[in-house]
Amino acid sequence: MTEHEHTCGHEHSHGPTGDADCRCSGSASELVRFSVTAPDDLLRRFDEQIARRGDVANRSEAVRDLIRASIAKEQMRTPNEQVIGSLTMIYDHHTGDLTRRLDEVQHDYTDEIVSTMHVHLDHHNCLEILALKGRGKRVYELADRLLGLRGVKHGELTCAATEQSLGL
Ligand code: NI
Repeated sequence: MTEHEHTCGHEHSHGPTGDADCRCSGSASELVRFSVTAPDDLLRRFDEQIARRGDVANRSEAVRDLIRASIAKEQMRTPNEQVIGSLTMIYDHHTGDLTRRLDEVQHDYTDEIVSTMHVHLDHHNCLEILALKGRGKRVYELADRLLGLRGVKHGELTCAATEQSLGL
């Protein structure tokens, strides 16, 4: 990211390397710079999406929004309840030993995985959908382990319900 913002409105100082280690001080949460690498086509499409949001749009703000949304979603977890949901993944099965690793993780959660569907999308890509049911803690842990594997391009856990919400 190339933007350099001081939106906190507090005093800030630059270290010996200048802007690279800029830290704002005096606010409850300091702004910290970090760099991210991404494929250029992915970044171009992200920038196009940001541009549609009007004049407050910039890459840093958009990334902050994504981080907040991710944390908000995390807070909706109910580790101690029985949950029902699905996990969707898209991955390139040619990526290293990804298929073996996906398999190994899934074999640790045979009580939670009710059913799986695997679709060979094209020469490279696979779509895999897991129906899940079990204690939240275990279901989230399984999702984190699978989605954390290198080569999983898209992944999303959707918890449709808890057993409590359905009155089961
Ligand atoms: Ni496949």
